[in-house]
Amino acid sequence: MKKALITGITGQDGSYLSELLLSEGYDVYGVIRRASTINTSRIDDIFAPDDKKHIMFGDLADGIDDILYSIQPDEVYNMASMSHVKVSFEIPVYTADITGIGALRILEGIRKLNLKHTKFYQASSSEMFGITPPPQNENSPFNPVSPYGCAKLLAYHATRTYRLGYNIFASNGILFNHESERRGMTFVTRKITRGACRIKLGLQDKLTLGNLDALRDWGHSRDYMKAVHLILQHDKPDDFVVATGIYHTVKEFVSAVFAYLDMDWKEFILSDDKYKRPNEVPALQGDATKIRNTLKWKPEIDFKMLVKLMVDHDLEEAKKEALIKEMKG
Ligand code: NDP
Ligand code: GDR
Repeated sequence: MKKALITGITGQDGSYLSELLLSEGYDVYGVIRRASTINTSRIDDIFAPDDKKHIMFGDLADGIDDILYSIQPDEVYNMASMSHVKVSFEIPVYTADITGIGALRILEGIRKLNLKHTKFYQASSSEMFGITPPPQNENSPFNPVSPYGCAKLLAYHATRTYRLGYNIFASNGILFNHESERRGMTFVTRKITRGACRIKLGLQDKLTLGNLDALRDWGHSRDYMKAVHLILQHDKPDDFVVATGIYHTVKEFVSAVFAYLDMDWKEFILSDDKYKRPNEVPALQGDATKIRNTLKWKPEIDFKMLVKLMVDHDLEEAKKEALIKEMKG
């Protein structure tokens, strides 16, 4: 049985990846960081709360050498990071340490421990393309304009460096934005679906956003985790763009969500500069020809279905919230 170790297992992608790997017969291990409140809600249905064998405390600030040594995994998926672009402007040095050097710490661990059979996956990001005009593919120049993008670029190059220099099977997936019912609530899609559903049920009046003109290529995390797994099953380590190839503005996402709920978005959306970034990435649209041709991957969930899945889920959540509010009087 193959052993997989996932950092960032409590995040959106970590949870879908765990489900995928378990369904493929893997023995799945995960690293979680200690928090004062419980941060395992996305994996509570996947791992038993007392499963100390598979779920271990660790932090990318520290490195995870002990865990690497004790598990000796066949595959390591580094999904952990400080993943919020706007927040990275507020905590840039921390972001560089976790999102950038964190990946390097794992690669160094694999090298020093001489884990010859261990494959490494790095969760690289379209944010590394920054202001490079779309469409972007594996050969497009990187022009990051956020501390997060810069940190991800360090990790991307570290992954390539360890592949070339030490013959480690280390690959990058350059994933464009992917969302889901489990998306963190401060990313724009989830903020919109949750906010619109709460407005629909009278739990809030307005929704305040930042730049509505940004263009993003949005897919679903469940589809993208299949690509992540395929990347490590390839016969050689390599780098792949993962995207749908279709982009929409934030405004179009807002409009689709409110239309699905039979509401006119213009009555409810406000704009505030506090949700804008010092630098904006104006347009991301991935050209995923390489992974489509080489690994035969293609996404199954389109924009319309993504909106439907997220809104249906958040409407149920809002109904529960409304019920609790009513019971409390
Ligand atoms: P999330 O923010 O949902 O998850 C991030 C995970 O990293 C969480 O499990 C978090 O733990 C963990 N983490 C944060 N800091 C540390 C730390 N210091 N040590 C250990 N773990 C830590 O992100 P996603 O699931 O959306 O994304 C997964 C990865 O893919 C990230 O690296 C992200 O940057 C990258 N990415 C995401 C894209 C997307 O559109 N979703 C696109 C391209 C790349 P906790 O739960 O405790 O906060
Ligand atoms: P992004 O995603 O920065 O692309 O990073 P996010 O959803 O945060 O923003 C997408 C676009 O929407 C605009 N926007 C807002 N964003 C947020 N969060 N909140 C708002 O109120 C708002 N209003 C407008 C933003 O300016 C931006 O243009 C995500 C993360 O998952 C990264 O970890 C990942 O690497 C990249 O996607 C690819």
